[in-house]
Amino acid sequence: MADRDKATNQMEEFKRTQGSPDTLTTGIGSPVGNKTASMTVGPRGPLLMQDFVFTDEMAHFNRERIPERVVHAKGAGAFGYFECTHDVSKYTKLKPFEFVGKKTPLAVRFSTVGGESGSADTARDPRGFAVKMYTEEGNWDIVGNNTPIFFIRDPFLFPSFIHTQKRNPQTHLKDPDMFWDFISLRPETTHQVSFLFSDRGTPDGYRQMNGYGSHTFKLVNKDGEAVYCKFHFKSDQGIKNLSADKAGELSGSDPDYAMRDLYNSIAEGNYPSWSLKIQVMTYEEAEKFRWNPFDLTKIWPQGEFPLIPVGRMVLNRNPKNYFAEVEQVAFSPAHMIPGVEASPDKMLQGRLFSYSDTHRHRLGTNYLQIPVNCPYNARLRNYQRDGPQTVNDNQGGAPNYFPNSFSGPVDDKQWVEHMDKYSNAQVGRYNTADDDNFTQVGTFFNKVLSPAHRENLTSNIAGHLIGAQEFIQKRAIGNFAQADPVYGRMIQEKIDKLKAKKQVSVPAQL
Ligand code: HDE
Repeated sequence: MADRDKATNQMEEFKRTQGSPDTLTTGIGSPVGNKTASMTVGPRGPLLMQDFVFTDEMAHFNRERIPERVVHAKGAGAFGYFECTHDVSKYTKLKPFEFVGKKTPLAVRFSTVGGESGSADTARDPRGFAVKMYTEEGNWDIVGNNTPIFFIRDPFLFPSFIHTQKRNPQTHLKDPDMFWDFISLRPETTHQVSFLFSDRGTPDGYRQMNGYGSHTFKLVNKDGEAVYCKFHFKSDQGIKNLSADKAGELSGSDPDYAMRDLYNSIAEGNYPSWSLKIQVMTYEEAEKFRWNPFDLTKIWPQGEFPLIPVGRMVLNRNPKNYFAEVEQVAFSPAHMIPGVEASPDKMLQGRLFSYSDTHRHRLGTNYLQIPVNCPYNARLRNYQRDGPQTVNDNQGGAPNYFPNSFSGPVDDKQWVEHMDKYSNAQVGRYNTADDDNFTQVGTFFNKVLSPAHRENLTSNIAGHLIGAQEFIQKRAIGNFAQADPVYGRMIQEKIDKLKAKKQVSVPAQL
C-alpha cells in the first residue's frame, strides 16, 4: 500500500491503529449477536417488531442527512492554530493578538459557493475561507472568501443573485441567460466578475490561494479607540491557479481535487500556513476616502493603506470525522469578540442576521453545543436554557432568569461595545447601483493583469457569455467596456470568433 496517498489509504490506517475489532453494539451500547440477518418468523417469514437491532439502525439511517448549506455546500475542513507574530495592540484588544508568541486554536473550512455538496472542487467560482478561533473571550469567526471584494453591495440582492448562479427553476440546469441577465443588469458586479473569470477564479487547491475578511470591520483597543480594518490571509505556499482547461479536466477525473490535496498535505506533515495582515483606516481617513470605505465591491489600495503583519495561521490536523467536524461547523460573521466589531458595511450588516438563522434551521437551536462550535476556551454563562438536543449540563442549578439574587452571571461595563455617532442621517432605501462601478475594474484590467492574463480573462468570459442571448451579451459587454474599451472589445472579438467557428455551446458548469 506504500504507493497509495494518505487519503486513499485512510481505511488501512484506521485498521493499523485500531488493532483487533471491538464488539458491535446498538445505539444504546448493547452488544449485537448477528449483523447480517434480520429477525423473522421462519426463514421466509415477516419481520418482528422486537428486532430493535434492526429498527434502531434503520431509523437512524432514515435521518442521516441534514439540509446542505444553501451556498458553500461543498467544502473541506482542517484544524490548527493562529500565532501572533507582531504587536498590534494599539489597534485592538483582540485576545488572539494579545502578545507576540500567543497561540490560539482554530478551525477552518474552505468551500466553493454555487455547487451542491457533491459538485466539483475546480469549478470557476469564488472560494469560501472561513476561520473560527477558539479564544478565552469566546469564538471569533472570520467568514471570508478568496477575493477581497464581492458581486453586490446591498444584501437585499443576495437571494436573487444566488438564484441566478444556481439552477433554472424548471430545467434544473445552470442557465447562462439567468447568470448574465442579472450580472449585466447590476453593473456593480463587474469588478468581482472580472476577478472570477481571471485565472484566480480557478485556484489550484485550497492551499495556494489567499483569504480575505473582505468586509470593512472595526477594531477597538483597550482604551476604547476604534479604527476600520480589513483582514488578509496571504498564502505562504504562494498563489497557484489552474488553467480553464485543466480545471475542466479535473472536474471529471478528480472532482474532489482540492479536498484530497488539503487532506494529504496535512496527513503528510506538510502543514499549510497563511500570514495574517491587516489594513487600517482611521475614521478621519474614512471620511475623506474617494470611495465609500464600506462598499464591498471596492478594495482599499495597498499603496495608501499598507498591509500590517499580525501573525500566522497553521493547519496541522485533519478532521477526525467529516460530518461531526466539518458538515456541522457553523460560522457566522456575527460571532465577534471584544476588539472587533461591525462597520456600517451594508453587506456585513445583512450577513449578521443570516448565518445564525441558517444554523438554527440546519443544525438546531443548540448548534453552539456541538463540540466543534462550542466556545470551549471561554467560560460560557448565560440565561439560555433547554431546547432540542440539549447535550451539556444545561448550566445545572444556576438561576435561569435575570436579574436575580442568587449569583447568576452579571454583565460588566468593561465589555460595552464601541458606540458610533449618527447625526442628521435620514432613514431611507438608498439606491447604490451607480456608485462608481468601473474605476477599480479598469485598474485591475490594466495594472494588475499581464497581457497574457488579459487574454485568459477575456477568453474565459467570451466562452461563457456566448451561451446567453445576444441582447444580454451586448449589455454585459457594454459594462466591461465602461471599465476599459479594450476590455469590451476583446470580449466582443472573441465572441465573434467563436460564433464564426460555430462553437456555440453552453458550458456544463460555471
Ligand atoms: Fe455567505 N452565507 N452570505 N458570504 N458565506 C453562508 O451560511 C450570506 C457572503 C461565506 O464554511 C450561509 O452557514 C448572505 C460574502 C462563506 O460553513 C448563509 C450574504 C462572503 C460561507 C450565507 C452572504 C460570504 C458562507 C450558507 C450577503 C465573503 C461558508 C450556510 C449579504 C466575505 C461558511 C451557512 C462555511 C455561507 C449568507 C455573502 C462568505 C446562507 C445573506 C460577501 C465562506 O447564511
